[in-house]
Amino acid sequence: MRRVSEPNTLVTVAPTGAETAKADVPQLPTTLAELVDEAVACEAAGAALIHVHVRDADHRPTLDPARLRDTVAALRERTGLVVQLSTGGSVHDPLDARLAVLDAAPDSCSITCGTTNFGDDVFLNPWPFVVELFERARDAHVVPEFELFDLGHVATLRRLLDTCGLPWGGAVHCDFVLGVPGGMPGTVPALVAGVAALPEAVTSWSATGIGRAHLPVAAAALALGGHLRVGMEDNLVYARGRAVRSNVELVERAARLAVELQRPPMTTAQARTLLGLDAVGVEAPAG
Ligand code: KMH
Ligand code: ZN
Repeated sequence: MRRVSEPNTLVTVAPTGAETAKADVPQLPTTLAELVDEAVACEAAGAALIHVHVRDADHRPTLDPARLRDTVAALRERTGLVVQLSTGGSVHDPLDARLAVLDAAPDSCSITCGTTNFGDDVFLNPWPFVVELFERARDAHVVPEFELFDLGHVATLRRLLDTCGLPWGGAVHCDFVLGVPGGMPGTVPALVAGVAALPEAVTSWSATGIGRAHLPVAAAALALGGHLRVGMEDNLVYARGRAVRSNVELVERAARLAVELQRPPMTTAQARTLLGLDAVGVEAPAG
């Protein structure tokens, strides 16, 4: 097993997502200025990686290439965060536009390991698409984060690594997303089952719980030696009856939890090492 015991915690912030309307949640960071300001504050609060969905001038989700490039550049200018672009986009984005996200040259990209029901919609990730995205990311020297919404996605991750070899950089980082209606429930037993099924090649994992699963999943992930993803993409309620005011308070709470569990937030430099971003010249074996 290559998985190493990592004393510090990678805190990922997913500030915006593609599902929430600005009109419903005005504090959602949807403009570039809002996103970058929020990113700066989240880094100061302990985040080391940002998972980014971009919005257009009307605050709607977009995969517009120029906006993606501008966003990567602006985040790099103002923060040291590892910049991860979502290739999941919204459930309405076509597969070719999702592949083209890599052209914006982020540090990292998400790769979801299978199709899943997503509320009333379908989040499409057919096997050939997953393989193509993986190979394009490796060719572009972009480090993937494998998104696991279901136990079947864990099996698909194993198949992917067996078929294609290791990603660029040699590390295998994945993220459990629990509690999407249609995916794994946001429960501790579901997370434990997912972690137990991970392929040996996985070097690190994080977890996030949707909505009310946010806190219990975070606590369980820390206890199991995993890392944390928090943010308004996944959760809009800070406490019973109290809306999230900004992503910063979610990161601050995650950092406090991590400190209490003796695994304080890692720096952005440590995150780059964890994710294989400083492993220059690591060539992945052929599949
Ligand atoms: N917005 C969801 C349909 C990802 O970013 O890669 C997909 C998603 C996963 O958020
Ligand atoms: Zn996302």
